[in-house]
Amino acid sequence: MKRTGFIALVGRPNVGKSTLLNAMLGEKVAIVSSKPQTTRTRISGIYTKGEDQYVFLDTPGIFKPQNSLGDFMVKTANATMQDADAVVLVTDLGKEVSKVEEDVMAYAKRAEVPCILVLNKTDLYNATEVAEAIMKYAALHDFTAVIPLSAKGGKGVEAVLKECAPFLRESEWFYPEDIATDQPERVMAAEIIREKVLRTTNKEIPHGVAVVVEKFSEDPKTGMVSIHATVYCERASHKGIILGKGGEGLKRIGTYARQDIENLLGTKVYLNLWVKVKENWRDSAATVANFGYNDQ
Ligand SMILES: Nc1nc2c(ncn2[C@@H]2O[C@H](COP(=O)(O)OP(=O)(O)O)[C@@H](O)[C@H]2O)c(=O)[nH]1
Ligand SMILES: [Mg+2]
Repeated sequence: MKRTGFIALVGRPNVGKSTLLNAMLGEKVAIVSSKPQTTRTRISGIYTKGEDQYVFLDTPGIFKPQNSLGDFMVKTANATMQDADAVVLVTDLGKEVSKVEEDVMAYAKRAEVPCILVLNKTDLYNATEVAEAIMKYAALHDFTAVIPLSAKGGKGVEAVLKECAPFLRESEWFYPEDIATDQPERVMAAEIIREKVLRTTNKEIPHGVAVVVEKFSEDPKTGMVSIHATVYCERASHKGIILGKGGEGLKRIGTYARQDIENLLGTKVYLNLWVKVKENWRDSAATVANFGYNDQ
């Protein structure tokens, strides 16, 4: 009998939700960076084994929104929790318990949803600190499991799958068994480009960047994929930084992105990137939606 379940990955920005998802799937479906608020939309990561299909819902972190984009991200995280058969609360184990964790625990209690706690980044802390975090959280909520692990090294992530297994229900699967995400290829391509911008820039630039794929086409003869994309930023000065001296910065972004997209698609890729300025786009609900941050 086939079984399936929706499992929400929630927590504060930057605790390692997307890293954990990629590690469980053994495949990169969500972009990762050291900048908070990297994930902006809900991303399904699908893991199928034997009769079981796990649908993990990676979410933007939960935080206090400052603009229309932030509103959308926090709404997404909260709505995702409400669709889930089980919630995995991911934390950086060395950090204090914040309102975000308190809210998730309160929600799980009220809605009677099973909640599994992941204490991430064990590689950064010693055994005493891990033990203290376990005690601290165990006193606050009746978690169905508490799992210390290091998502970055991939250590201990199978334990999360094992603890989620009891919450799958008998049902037909929602996805074919050989796919790892429900994100269309052009969205994945845009996300990969955005990841390279995040990784090569600093300060306020990352938060103001959006990538829109204008054209995504495959040559039926050669199989080569041609992608035209625009990197939007909020200021002319940001544009200069992204472009870099003589366009070197954008060229580097393009090279890294192309390699990743070629791996993803398994074919040669021609990537054409532009940078444009769209001032204060994150404050405009219409532009935020236009850039793909909407419920569709
Ligand atoms: N040291 C360490 N860093 C981690 C671990 N897991 C994630 N990170 C890093 O934490 C940052 C945020 O990760 P990400 O998955 O994007 O977090 P998210 O915002 O919760 O999705 C990235 O720089 C990751 O490489 C871990 O187990 N150990
Ligand atoms: Mg993320």
